[in-house]
Amino acid sequence: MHTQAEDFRQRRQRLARLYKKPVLIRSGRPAHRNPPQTYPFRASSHFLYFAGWNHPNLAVLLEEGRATLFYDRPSLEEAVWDGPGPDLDELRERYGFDSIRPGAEIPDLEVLDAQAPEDLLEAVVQLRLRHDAAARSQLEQAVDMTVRAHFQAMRATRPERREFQILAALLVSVTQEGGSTSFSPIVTRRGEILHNPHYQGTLQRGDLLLVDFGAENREGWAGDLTRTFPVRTNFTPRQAEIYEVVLKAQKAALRECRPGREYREVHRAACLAMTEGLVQLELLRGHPAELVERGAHALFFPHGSGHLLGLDGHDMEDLGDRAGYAPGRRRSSQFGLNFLRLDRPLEADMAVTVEPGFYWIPELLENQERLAPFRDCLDLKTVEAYREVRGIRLEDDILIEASGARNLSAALPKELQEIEIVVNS
Ligand SMILES: [Mn+2]
Repeated sequence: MHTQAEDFRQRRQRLARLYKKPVLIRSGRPAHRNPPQTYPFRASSHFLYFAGWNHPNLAVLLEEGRATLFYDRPSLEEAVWDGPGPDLDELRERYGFDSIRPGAEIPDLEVLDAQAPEDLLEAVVQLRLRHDAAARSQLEQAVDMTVRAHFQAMRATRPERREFQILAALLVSVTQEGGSTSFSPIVTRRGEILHNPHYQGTLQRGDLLLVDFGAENREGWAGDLTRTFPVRTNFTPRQAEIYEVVLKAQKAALRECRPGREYREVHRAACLAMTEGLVQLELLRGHPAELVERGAHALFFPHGSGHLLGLDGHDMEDLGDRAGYAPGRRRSSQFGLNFLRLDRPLEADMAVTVEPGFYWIPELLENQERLAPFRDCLDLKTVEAYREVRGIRLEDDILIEASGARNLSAALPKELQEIEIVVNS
Protein backbone atom coordinates (compact mmCIF):
# COMPACT_ATOMS: atom_id res chain seq x y z
CA MET A 1 0.00 0.00 0.00
CA HIS A 2 1.23 3.48 -0.86
CA THR A 3 2.00 5.57 2.22
CA GLN A 4 2.92 9.18 2.84
CA ALA A 5 6.22 7.96 4.30
CA GLU A 6 7.12 6.54 0.88
CA ASP A 7 6.57 9.95 -0.74
CA PHE A 8 9.08 11.50 1.67
CA ARG A 9 11.55 8.64 1.16
CA GLN A 10 11.34 9.08 -2.61
CA ARG A 11 12.06 12.80 -2.31
CA ARG A 12 15.13 12.08 -0.14
CA GLN A 13 16.37 9.50 -2.61
CA ARG A 14 15.89 11.88 -5.54
CA LEU A 15 17.86 14.54 -3.65
CA ALA A 16 20.62 12.01 -2.94
CA ARG A 17 20.92 11.35 -6.69
CA LEU A 18 21.28 15.08 -7.44
CA TYR A 19 23.50 15.98 -4.45
CA LYS A 20 25.95 13.51 -2.97
CA LYS A 21 26.88 15.20 0.30
CA PRO A 22 24.93 15.11 3.60
CA VAL A 23 22.36 17.89 4.07
CA LEU A 24 20.92 19.28 7.29
CA ILE A 25 17.49 20.92 7.21
CA ARG A 26 16.04 22.75 10.19
CA SER A 27 12.31 23.18 10.80
CA GLY A 28 12.86 26.61 12.40
CA ARG A 29 12.19 28.23 15.75
CA PRO A 30 8.90 29.78 16.82
CA ALA A 31 8.90 33.60 16.63
CA HIS A 32 8.17 35.23 19.98
CA ARG A 33 6.10 38.35 20.50
CA ASN A 34 7.20 38.35 24.12
CA PRO A 35 9.00 35.65 26.13
CA PRO A 36 6.03 33.35 26.92
CA GLN A 37 4.01 34.08 23.78
CA THR A 38 4.83 32.82 20.32
CA TYR A 39 3.28 33.46 16.90
CA PRO A 40 1.67 30.39 15.31
CA PHE A 41 4.48 28.10 14.22
CA ARG A 42 4.90 26.82 10.70
CA ALA A 43 7.95 24.73 9.76
CA SER A 44 10.18 25.77 6.87
CA SER A 45 8.89 24.57 3.53
CA HIS A 46 12.12 22.73 2.74
CA PHE A 47 11.71 20.80 5.99
CA LEU A 48 8.06 20.00 5.21
CA TYR A 49 9.00 18.87 1.70
CA PHE A 50 11.57 16.32 2.86
CA ALA A 51 10.44 15.51 6.42
CA GLY A 52 6.76 16.42 6.70
CA TRP A 53 6.39 17.06 10.41
CA ASN A 54 5.22 20.60 11.21
CA HIS A 55 6.98 21.01 14.54
CA PRO A 56 9.53 23.55 15.87
CA ASN A 57 13.21 23.11 16.79
CA LEU A 58 13.76 19.99 14.70
CA ALA A 59 16.55 19.11 12.33
CA VAL A 60 16.72 16.33 9.81
CA LEU A 61 19.93 14.92 8.36
CA LEU A 62 19.59 13.60 4.81
CA GLU A 63 22.42 11.32 3.80
CA GLU A 64 22.39 8.89 0.87
CA GLY A 65 18.62 8.93 0.89
CA ARG A 66 18.35 8.13 4.59
CA ALA A 67 16.77 10.51 7.11
CA THR A 68 17.80 11.01 10.72
CA LEU A 69 15.48 13.18 12.77
CA PHE A 70 16.89 15.13 15.71
CA TYR A 71 14.19 15.56 18.29
CA ASP A 72 14.14 16.00 22.04
CA ARG A 73 11.25 14.51 23.93
CA PRO A 74 9.58 17.11 26.17
CA SER A 75 10.88 17.34 29.72
CA LEU A 76 8.38 16.66 32.49
CA GLU A 77 7.82 20.39 32.88
CA GLU A 78 7.36 20.95 29.13
CA ALA A 79 4.98 18.01 29.01
CA VAL A 80 2.80 19.67 31.64
CA TRP A 81 2.33 22.69 29.38
CA ASP A 82 2.61 21.27 25.88
CA GLY A 83 1.64 17.63 26.21
CA PRO A 84 3.77 14.49 26.18
CA GLY A 85 4.83 14.62 22.50
CA PRO A 86 4.27 11.93 19.86
CA ASP A 87 5.19 8.29 20.00
CA LEU A 88 8.56 7.79 18.27
CA ASP A 89 7.52 4.63 16.45
CA GLU A 90 4.51 6.45 15.13
CA LEU A 91 6.78 9.26 13.91
CA ARG A 92 9.08 6.79 12.14
CA GLU A 93 6.16 5.13 10.44
CA ARG A 94 4.34 8.28 9.48
CA TYR A 95 7.24 10.22 7.96
CA GLY A 96 9.63 7.40 7.12
CA PHE A 97 12.49 8.49 9.40
CA ASP A 98 15.27 5.90 9.47
CA SER A 99 16.38 6.92 12.96
CA ILE A 100 15.58 9.46 15.65
CA ARG A 101 18.38 10.98 17.75
CA PRO A 102 18.52 13.62 20.49
CA GLY A 103 19.03 17.26 19.51
CA ALA A 104 22.46 17.33 21.22
CA GLU A 105 23.74 15.08 18.41
CA ILE A 106 22.91 17.45 15.53
CA PRO A 107 26.06 17.39 13.39
CA ASP A 108 27.88 20.58 12.50
CA LEU A 109 26.99 20.62 8.81
CA GLU A 110 25.96 23.15 6.26
CA VAL A 111 22.27 23.94 6.65
CA LEU A 112 19.84 24.21 3.74
CA ASP A 113 19.03 27.93 3.46
CA ALA A 114 19.71 30.75 0.99
CA GLN A 115 23.42 30.67 1.98
CA ALA A 116 23.85 26.96 1.25
CA PRO A 117 26.20 25.83 -1.55
CA GLU A 118 24.83 26.67 -5.00
CA ASP A 119 24.88 23.07 -6.20
CA LEU A 120 22.69 22.04 -3.23
CA LEU A 121 20.23 24.87 -3.88
CA GLU A 122 20.12 23.98 -7.57
CA ALA A 123 19.26 20.36 -6.67
CA VAL A 124 16.49 21.42 -4.28
CA VAL A 125 15.04 23.86 -6.83
CA GLN A 126 15.07 21.13 -9.49
CA LEU A 127 13.10 18.83 -7.18
CA ARG A 128 10.59 21.34 -5.88
CA LEU A 129 9.97 23.04 -9.25
CA ARG A 130 8.28 20.01 -10.75
CA HIS A 131 5.70 18.60 -8.39
CA ASP A 132 5.55 14.86 -7.80
CA ALA A 133 2.20 13.04 -7.68
CA ALA A 134 1.86 13.53 -3.91
CA ALA A 135 2.57 17.26 -4.21
CA ARG A 136 0.10 17.63 -7.08
CA SER A 137 -2.62 16.04 -5.04
CA GLN A 138 -1.81 18.28 -2.04
CA LEU A 139 -1.91 21.35 -4.28
CA GLU A 140 -5.29 20.33 -5.66
CA GLN A 141 -6.60 20.03 -2.10
CA ALA A 142 -5.26 23.45 -1.13
CA VAL A 143 -6.72 25.09 -4.24
CA ASP A 144 -10.10 23.38 -3.74
CA MET A 145 -10.14 24.64 -0.15
CA THR A 146 -9.28 28.12 -1.42
CA VAL A 147 -12.12 28.01 -3.96
CA ARG A 148 -14.65 27.13 -1.27
CA ALA A 149 -13.43 29.98 0.92
CA HIS A 150 -13.79 32.47 -1.96
CA PHE A 151 -17.39 31.35 -2.51
CA GLN A 152 -18.08 32.07 1.17
CA ALA A 153 -16.52 35.52 0.83
CA MET A 154 -18.63 36.37 -2.21
CA ARG A 155 -21.78 35.27 -0.44
CA ALA A 156 -20.91 37.15 2.75
CA THR A 157 -20.37 40.47 1.00
CA ARG A 158 -23.04 43.11 1.70
CA PRO A 159 -23.18 46.89 1.83
CA GLU A 160 -22.32 48.27 5.30
CA ARG A 161 -20.32 45.19 6.23
CA ARG A 162 -16.69 45.71 7.14
CA GLU A 163 -13.80 44.17 5.25
CA PHE A 164 -12.79 42.19 8.36
CA GLN A 165 -16.19 40.49 8.31
CA ILE A 166 -15.46 39.14 4.85
CA LEU A 167 -12.02 38.09 6.06
CA ALA A 168 -13.79 36.22 8.86
CA ALA A 169 -15.90 34.29 6.32
CA LEU A 170 -12.71 33.20 4.53
CA LEU A 171 -11.03 32.15 7.78
CA VAL A 172 -14.08 30.25 9.02
CA SER A 173 -14.18 28.33 5.76
CA VAL A 174 -10.55 27.16 5.83
CA THR A 175 -10.49 26.60 9.59
CA GLN A 176 -13.52 24.35 9.37
CA GLU A 177 -11.58 22.21 6.93
CA GLY A 178 -8.52 21.98 9.18
CA GLY A 179 -6.54 24.43 7.09
CA SER A 180 -5.17 27.92 7.53
CA THR A 181 -3.85 30.71 5.30
CA SER A 182 -0.84 30.49 3.00
CA PHE A 183 -0.10 34.25 3.20
CA SER A 184 -1.58 37.42 4.69
CA PRO A 185 -4.97 37.78 3.02
CA ILE A 186 -5.90 40.87 1.02
CA VAL A 187 -9.57 41.81 1.42
CA THR A 188 -10.11 45.37 0.32
CA ARG A 189 -12.37 47.84 -1.44
CA ARG A 190 -9.15 49.70 -2.29
CA GLY A 191 -7.61 47.14 -4.60
CA GLU A 192 -5.30 49.79 -6.06
CA ILE A 193 -3.11 49.31 -2.98
CA LEU A 194 -1.51 46.12 -4.21
CA HIS A 195 -0.82 44.49 -0.88
CA ASN A 196 -3.33 46.38 1.23
CA PRO A 197 -2.81 44.95 4.74
CA HIS A 198 -5.86 46.59 6.37
CA TYR A 199 -9.37 45.23 6.82
CA GLN A 200 -11.09 48.27 8.29
CA GLY A 201 -13.01 49.58 5.28
CA THR A 202 -16.82 49.66 5.19
CA LEU A 203 -18.29 48.22 2.01
CA GLN A 204 -20.64 50.33 -0.03
CA ARG A 205 -22.82 49.58 -2.98
CA GLY A 206 -20.81 50.58 -6.03
CA ASP A 207 -17.54 49.33 -4.54
CA LEU A 208 -15.61 46.45 -5.94
CA LEU A 209 -14.15 44.12 -3.32
CA LEU A 210 -10.78 42.59 -4.16
CA VAL A 211 -10.07 39.32 -2.37
CA ASP A 212 -6.60 37.76 -2.75
CA PHE A 213 -6.66 34.77 -0.46
CA GLY A 214 -4.96 31.39 -0.30
CA ALA A 215 -5.64 28.41 1.91
CA GLU A 216 -2.85 26.30 3.33
CA ASN A 217 -3.86 22.69 3.80
CA ARG A 218 -2.80 20.58 6.77
CA GLU A 219 0.36 19.36 5.03
CA GLY A 220 1.40 22.94 4.30
CA TRP A 221 0.57 23.27 0.57
CA ALA A 222 -0.70 26.58 -0.74
CA GLY A 223 -3.52 27.91 -2.86
CA ASP A 224 -3.51 31.55 -4.03
CA LEU A 225 -6.55 32.99 -5.82
CA THR A 226 -7.86 36.47 -6.49
CA ARG A 227 -11.33 37.57 -7.46
CA THR A 228 -12.78 41.08 -7.67
CA PHE A 229 -16.53 41.50 -7.45
CA PRO A 230 -19.23 44.10 -6.82
CA VAL A 231 -20.78 44.47 -3.36
CA ARG A 232 -24.07 42.61 -3.80
CA THR A 233 -25.05 44.41 -6.97
CA ASN A 234 -23.87 44.46 -10.58
CA PHE A 235 -20.72 46.01 -12.00
CA THR A 236 -21.06 49.67 -13.03
CA PRO A 237 -20.50 50.19 -16.77
CA ARG A 238 -16.94 51.52 -16.22
CA GLN A 239 -16.08 48.67 -13.82
CA ALA A 240 -17.51 46.15 -16.29
CA GLU A 241 -15.44 47.54 -19.16
CA ILE A 242 -12.19 47.24 -17.22
CA TYR A 243 -13.18 43.88 -15.74
CA GLU A 244 -13.57 42.48 -19.25
CA VAL A 245 -10.15 43.87 -20.21
CA VAL A 246 -8.50 42.17 -17.22
CA LEU A 247 -10.38 38.94 -17.93
CA LYS A 248 -9.22 38.97 -21.57
CA ALA A 249 -5.66 39.64 -20.45
CA GLN A 250 -5.82 36.74 -18.00
CA LYS A 251 -7.23 34.38 -20.65
CA ALA A 252 -4.59 35.47 -23.17
CA ALA A 253 -1.92 34.63 -20.57
CA LEU A 254 -3.55 31.28 -19.75
CA ARG A 255 -3.46 30.30 -23.43
CA GLU A 256 0.36 30.60 -23.32
CA CYS A 257 0.70 28.21 -20.38
CA ARG A 258 2.20 24.98 -21.69
CA PRO A 259 5.51 23.11 -21.47
CA GLY A 260 8.36 24.80 -23.32
CA ARG A 261 6.76 28.24 -23.24
CA GLU A 262 8.69 30.97 -21.46
CA TYR A 263 6.75 32.46 -18.54
CA ARG A 264 7.81 35.92 -19.68
CA GLU A 265 5.76 35.22 -22.85
CA VAL A 266 2.80 34.42 -20.59
CA HIS A 267 3.34 37.79 -18.97
CA ARG A 268 3.80 39.52 -22.33
CA ALA A 269 0.51 38.08 -23.56
CA ALA A 270 -1.23 39.54 -20.52
CA CYS A 271 0.42 42.94 -21.04
CA LEU A 272 -0.45 42.98 -24.72
CA ALA A 273 -4.10 42.03 -24.25
CA MET A 274 -4.44 44.52 -21.40
CA THR A 275 -2.96 47.26 -23.59
CA GLU A 276 -5.22 46.36 -26.53
CA GLY A 277 -8.17 46.71 -24.20
CA LEU A 278 -7.00 50.05 -22.84
CA VAL A 279 -6.44 51.34 -26.38
CA GLN A 280 -9.98 50.29 -27.32
CA LEU A 281 -11.33 52.14 -24.29
CA GLU A 282 -9.10 55.10 -25.30
CA LEU A 283 -7.14 55.35 -22.06
CA LEU A 284 -4.07 54.67 -24.19
CA ARG A 285 -3.32 55.68 -27.79
CA GLY A 286 -1.01 53.95 -30.18
CA HIS A 287 0.13 50.53 -31.32
CA PRO A 288 -0.31 48.02 -28.45
CA ALA A 289 2.93 46.10 -29.06
CA GLU A 290 4.93 49.35 -29.10
CA LEU A 291 3.17 50.59 -25.96
CA VAL A 292 4.09 47.36 -24.17
CA GLU A 293 7.67 47.69 -25.39
CA ARG A 294 7.82 51.18 -23.87
CA GLY A 295 6.22 50.00 -20.63
CA ALA A 296 3.13 52.22 -20.93
CA HIS A 297 0.85 49.41 -19.67
CA ALA A 298 2.79 49.37 -16.38
CA LEU A 299 1.13 52.65 -15.38
CA PHE A 300 -2.00 50.50 -14.91
CA PHE A 301 -0.49 47.01 -14.47
CA PRO A 302 2.75 47.51 -12.56
CA HIS A 303 3.39 43.93 -11.41
CA GLY A 304 4.34 40.60 -12.96
CA SER A 305 1.71 38.11 -14.09
CA GLY A 306 2.45 35.50 -11.46
CA HIS A 307 4.82 33.23 -9.58
CA LEU A 308 5.58 29.64 -8.68
CA LEU A 309 3.14 27.88 -6.37
CA GLY A 310 3.89 25.00 -4.01
CA LEU A 311 4.51 24.78 -0.29
CA ASP A 312 4.61 28.57 -0.33
CA GLY A 313 2.31 31.02 -2.04
CA HIS A 314 5.45 32.46 -3.63
CA ASP A 315 7.21 29.15 -3.79
CA MET A 316 10.91 29.06 -2.91
CA GLU A 317 11.33 32.84 -2.84
CA ASP A 318 13.26 32.25 0.39
CA LEU A 319 16.04 31.33 -2.06
CA GLY A 320 15.85 34.69 -3.83
CA ASP A 321 15.36 34.42 -7.60
CA ARG A 322 17.09 31.02 -7.87
CA ALA A 323 13.79 29.21 -8.44
CA GLY A 324 11.87 31.94 -10.26
CA TYR A 325 14.64 32.85 -12.68
CA ALA A 326 16.45 30.39 -14.93
CA PRO A 327 20.21 30.22 -14.28
CA GLY A 328 22.00 33.27 -15.65
CA ARG A 329 18.86 35.42 -15.89
CA ARG A 330 18.43 38.64 -13.98
CA ARG A 331 15.50 40.93 -13.31
CA SER A 332 14.81 43.69 -15.83
CA SER A 333 15.32 47.29 -14.73
CA GLN A 334 12.14 48.46 -16.54
CA PHE A 335 9.36 49.55 -14.18
CA GLY A 336 6.74 46.79 -14.09
CA LEU A 337 9.01 44.11 -15.57
CA ASN A 338 11.28 44.47 -12.52
CA PHE A 339 8.44 42.92 -10.47
CA LEU A 340 8.23 39.83 -12.67
CA ARG A 341 8.83 36.96 -10.25
CA LEU A 342 9.14 34.20 -12.79
CA ASP A 343 11.33 34.04 -15.88
CA ARG A 344 12.01 30.49 -16.91
CA PRO A 345 10.55 28.04 -19.43
CA LEU A 346 7.46 26.22 -18.16
CA GLU A 347 7.78 22.48 -17.67
CA ALA A 348 5.24 19.75 -17.02
CA ASP A 349 4.31 19.46 -13.30
CA MET A 350 5.20 23.07 -12.45
CA ALA A 351 2.44 25.08 -10.76
CA VAL A 352 2.16 28.80 -11.40
CA THR A 353 -0.31 31.58 -10.83
CA VAL A 354 -1.65 33.84 -13.58
CA GLU A 355 -2.87 37.12 -12.12
CA PRO A 356 -2.92 40.28 -14.21
CA GLY A 357 -4.65 43.35 -12.85
CA PHE A 358 -5.67 46.91 -13.59
CA TYR A 359 -5.15 49.57 -10.93
CA TRP A 360 -5.92 53.25 -10.71
CA ILE A 361 -2.92 54.17 -8.54
CA PRO A 362 -2.76 57.92 -7.81
CA GLU A 363 0.96 57.60 -7.00
CA LEU A 364 1.51 56.63 -10.64
CA LEU A 365 -1.32 58.32 -12.54
CA GLU A 366 -0.97 61.70 -10.84
CA ASN A 367 2.81 61.70 -10.84
CA GLN A 368 3.92 64.18 -13.51
CA GLU A 369 7.44 62.80 -13.65
CA ARG A 370 6.16 59.26 -14.14
CA LEU A 371 3.65 60.34 -16.79
CA ALA A 372 6.10 62.53 -18.73
CA PRO A 373 7.48 59.83 -21.07
CA PHE A 374 3.90 58.76 -21.94
CA ARG A 375 2.22 62.13 -22.66
CA ASP A 376 1.83 61.24 -26.34
CA CYS A 377 0.02 57.96 -25.67
CA LEU A 378 -2.18 58.74 -22.63
CA ASP A 379 -5.63 60.27 -22.72
CA LEU A 380 -5.67 61.66 -19.19
CA LYS A 381 -9.28 62.80 -19.39
CA THR A 382 -10.46 59.31 -20.23
CA VAL A 383 -8.09 57.84 -17.63
CA GLU A 384 -9.68 60.09 -15.00
CA ALA A 385 -13.13 58.75 -15.90
CA TYR A 386 -12.02 55.25 -14.79
CA ARG A 387 -10.77 56.31 -11.35
CA GLU A 388 -13.79 54.67 -9.67
CA VAL A 389 -12.55 51.25 -10.79
CA ARG A 390 -9.64 51.42 -8.27
CA GLY A 391 -8.27 47.87 -8.52
CA ILE A 392 -9.24 44.67 -10.34
CA ARG A 393 -7.12 41.52 -10.27
CA LEU A 394 -7.97 37.99 -11.36
CA GLU A 395 -5.81 35.08 -10.32
CA ASP A 396 -5.97 31.37 -11.05
CA ASP A 397 -3.69 28.49 -10.05
CA ILE A 398 -2.35 26.54 -13.00
CA LEU A 399 -0.70 23.13 -13.19
CA ILE A 400 1.43 22.69 -16.31
CA GLU A 401 0.85 19.26 -17.85
CA ALA A 402 2.58 17.30 -20.60
CA SER A 403 0.00 18.39 -23.14
CA GLY A 404 -0.86 21.88 -21.91
CA ALA A 405 -2.11 23.20 -18.62
CA ARG A 406 -4.89 22.54 -16.13
CA ASN A 407 -6.63 25.33 -14.28
CA LEU A 408 -6.90 23.98 -10.73
CA SER A 409 -9.27 26.83 -9.80
CA ALA A 410 -11.65 26.50 -12.75
CA ALA A 411 -14.55 25.94 -10.32
CA LEU A 412 -14.38 29.53 -9.06
CA PRO A 413 -16.45 31.81 -11.34
CA LYS A 414 -14.75 34.65 -13.15
CA GLU A 415 -17.01 35.48 -16.10
CA LEU A 416 -18.67 38.79 -15.37
CA GLN A 417 -22.23 37.46 -15.39
CA GLU A 418 -21.35 34.39 -13.33
CA ILE A 419 -19.81 36.66 -10.70
CA GLU A 420 -22.93 38.81 -10.62
CA ILE A 421 -25.13 35.76 -10.12
CA VAL A 422 -23.05 34.49 -7.17
CA VAL A 423 -22.76 37.82 -5.35
CA ASN A 424 -26.46 38.60 -5.76
CA SER A 425 -27.74 35.16 -4.79
MN1 LIG B 1 -0.46 35.30 -6.21
